[in-house]
Amino acid sequence: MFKSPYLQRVFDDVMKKDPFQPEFIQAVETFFLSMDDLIIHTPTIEKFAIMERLVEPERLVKFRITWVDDKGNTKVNRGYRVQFSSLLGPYKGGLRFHPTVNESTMKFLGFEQTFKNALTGLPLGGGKGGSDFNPIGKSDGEIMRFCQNFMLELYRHIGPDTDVPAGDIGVGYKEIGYLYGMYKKIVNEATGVLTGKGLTYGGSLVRKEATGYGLVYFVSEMLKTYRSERIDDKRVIISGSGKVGLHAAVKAHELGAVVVGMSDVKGFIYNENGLKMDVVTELCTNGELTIKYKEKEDCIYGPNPKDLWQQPCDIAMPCAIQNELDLNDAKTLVSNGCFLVAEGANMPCTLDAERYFQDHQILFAPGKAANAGGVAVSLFEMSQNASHYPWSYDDVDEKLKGIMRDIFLKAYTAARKYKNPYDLVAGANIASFLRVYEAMMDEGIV
Ligand code: 2IT
Repeated sequence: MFKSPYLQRVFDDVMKKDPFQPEFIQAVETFFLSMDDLIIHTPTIEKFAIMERLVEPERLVKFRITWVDDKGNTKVNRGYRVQFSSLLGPYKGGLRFHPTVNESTMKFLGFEQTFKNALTGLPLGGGKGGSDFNPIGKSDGEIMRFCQNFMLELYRHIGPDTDVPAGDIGVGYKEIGYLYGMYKKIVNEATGVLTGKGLTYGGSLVRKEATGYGLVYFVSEMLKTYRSERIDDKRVIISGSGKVGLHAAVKAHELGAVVVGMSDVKGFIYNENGLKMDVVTELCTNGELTIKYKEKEDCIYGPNPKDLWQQPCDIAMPCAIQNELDLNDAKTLVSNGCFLVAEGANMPCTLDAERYFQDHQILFAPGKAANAGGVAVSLFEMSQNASHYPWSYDDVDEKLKGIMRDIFLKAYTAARKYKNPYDLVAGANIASFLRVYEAMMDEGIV
């Protein structure tokens, strides 16, 4: 499958060692496919076992969380922290509470995060963590007790210069607050070790909006560069109504796009004239967007969230979860006139869907570039915590815009140099790899 026998050998070894980690194998495969030509021409990569080192996390902690539910029953969940790479700075990446959390999803997310963080140009290593605990349907008391017990183990592995977790699916303001409250109680230090905190106790303005806003800033750069266009009047569909999807919708709308469709776990909504964004914002915060929206406003509704991809649009932004958009969805989107796809989630498109888009000249933004705004603003939160001085909204938003422009330029420049100007997948993979590779060579064999 790979031209480079070395790359093939490393890939075969990953499959042999971890045959039951399909998401991790998929992330490595996509990454390696971009790396083939570069590796053939750079023998030092094999000599110093660079790829073998990159596919092996520096540390993987797996632990038990026990907690008591509201009825007095004892519950057991699995917790993880994958400290993937500290080459560029402290391990950095979110915590996900979702039933699909296991070693494979954790490792794929940690691998992606390492290169995403490298692409920001900021001093950030890569990590990820979480639990198979599902916060949906749990009471506040249950969520608090779970978070406290999760932190009773996690605290010993993290620190402001060691490993700085944040939120992800299932972990928002509420969970971060409970986690941070317990961390401070244990270590007796207010160093701000988690990012995505509330504004009253060290959080940063624009952090909760950052991934979604950053995604739209990235798409605007693509439209300007490839089509000399703006996002105005483009019909956009966005899956997932969490932090990323909602704020992508809000920013796209603010910049003049027409958000025609959205989805959540209970279905999708679509209106060719545009969804009412004030109603979307109000209902998203309650976590039941589609069901409540269809009761209030004129729209098409379907109970299967995946049917969102059957609806006509110009731009699609998958912002829910890995592998939510497959080859059939890609074919339908393209036949319905969609010309740009930008990943707000991590690896939401399957590998064959991604290839289909690229083979059909659809502009495609990979998640590790397009959704990096969240972690970039996390670094800004760390800076504010370290200096004990908060920044203004405009300061953070301007810096976020600058970072997204910069990430686009890095991916675009590498794409032009190593593949073709449209291949942002290769561009993002190669640009981030080169930064990590240089640090690896400088830091020696450790
Ligand atoms: O996937 C991601 O980039 C995140 N969940 C955010 C990571 C962070 O540390 O802010």
